Amino acid sequence: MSNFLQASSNMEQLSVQNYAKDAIQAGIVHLGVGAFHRAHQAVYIDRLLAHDAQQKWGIIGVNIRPQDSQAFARFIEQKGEYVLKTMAADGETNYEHIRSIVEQIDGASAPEKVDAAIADANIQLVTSTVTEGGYYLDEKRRLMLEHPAIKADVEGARNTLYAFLYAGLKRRSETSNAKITLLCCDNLRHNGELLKTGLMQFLAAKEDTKLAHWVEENVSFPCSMVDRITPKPSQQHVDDVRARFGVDDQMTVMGEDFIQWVVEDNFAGTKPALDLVGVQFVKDVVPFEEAKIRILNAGHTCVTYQAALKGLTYFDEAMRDPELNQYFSDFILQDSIPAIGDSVVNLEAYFDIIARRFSNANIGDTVERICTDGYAKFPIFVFPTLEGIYRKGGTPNKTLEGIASWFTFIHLSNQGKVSTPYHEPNKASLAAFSHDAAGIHAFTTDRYLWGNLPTEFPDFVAQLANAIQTSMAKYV
Ligand code: CS2
Repeated sequence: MSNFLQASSNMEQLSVQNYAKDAIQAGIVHLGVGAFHRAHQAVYIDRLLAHDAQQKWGIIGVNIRPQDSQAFARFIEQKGEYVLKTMAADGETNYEHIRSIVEQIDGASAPEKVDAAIADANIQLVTSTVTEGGYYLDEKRRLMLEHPAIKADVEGARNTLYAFLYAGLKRRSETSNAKITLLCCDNLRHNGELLKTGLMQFLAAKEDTKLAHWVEENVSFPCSMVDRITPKPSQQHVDDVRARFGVDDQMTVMGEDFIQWVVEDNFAGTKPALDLVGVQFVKDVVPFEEAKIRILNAGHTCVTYQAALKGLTYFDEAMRDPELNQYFSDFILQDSIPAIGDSVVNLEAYFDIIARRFSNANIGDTVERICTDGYAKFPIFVFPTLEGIYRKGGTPNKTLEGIASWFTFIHLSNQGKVSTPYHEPNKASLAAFSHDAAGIHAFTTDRYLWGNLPTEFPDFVAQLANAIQTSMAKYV
């Protein structure tokens, strides 16, 4: 890709970090090279590589999903390079040429190459972004051993990240035997702990106590909080990059100007000096994770279905809708922040920043993207606030309103009466949520979504059912 980028006459608009790619060694294997990784971690690493003493931190980008192999072949053709466009709320726009993914492996077709990479002693970190659902843990953090993908992986297939970690770590333990850090970069609470518990259960299912012991001794699983709003890549953006730089970049990504990465300082092997490029290393990530998940993500989740029901297309439009703007602020100030309680994060100031980010009209973040995958998001993002307010003896009215709007959305979406497409990988789990007493009961008592709350706080069931009636009356 460097070739055709160099041919462009607009090169002065494209910034590039000052390092020779040939001099870079790989120090990180990353599983799941989606848009978020390309707009976030790969960008931090790209900046890090410009520091002379940090040139051992190139990324080996690995695809693990057969359905992505074709797109990944394109990424390999581009030698892992692409243009990142960032846009601020005031319109300031930047284009950067990102080159940090120095090697690319399609693990779906060549898994043994991934094993060799993970086993290599130069690799100090395995990072992952495989989405919230990619860890296959239920509400009690039990690995879903009955899930066909996990079942097959225990028998030797390669569907999930566990199969790749298993094979790679096994080889590492038998060859280089070097310590390593597995750094989860997905948007889950306590993401490092979740990755560890998922992997240990996988090893138990494989009955590999030897490797389990090795992992206990040689691997660390720091938690991390990752943040950058990265809209789904659009054709319009691909066209913009082509018009501007004369390249057909199919891997280009676009995001907001804001970026944040907070990482627990717990590295089994060498630690990259990411603090040089703005990463915060902290002893305890939990307060940062909680603030982000309960204010940013839950804010998105509780507003987005209402935005869809109102026929809005872009999320910033929701922020300009007076009713939704008020709702968002009430939800955060009445439910989210009180449920968090004391925090080292200045939550009111954090909320202001998020409100500004949500209003960024230049990134074109869609309601459709944020509506995606609701079934996996509610328990992670919204449940803690719900539970927190009930435990404090209150009623989380605004949270209930947000949840109810999701129910209404599901109902109208099934009838083809909302224009926002609903991408829901767990569609089967929604089948019982019909619009009648039985369906509402199934929804308000769903264990995956609400855990023990319905039995611990029986008022919740009736209060959510009421909120659903109100929401249905408003939108249906
Ligand atoms: C969004 C996130 O999809 C969602 O629910 O809240 O993708 C959000 O944009 C990112 O977490 C921002 O870092």
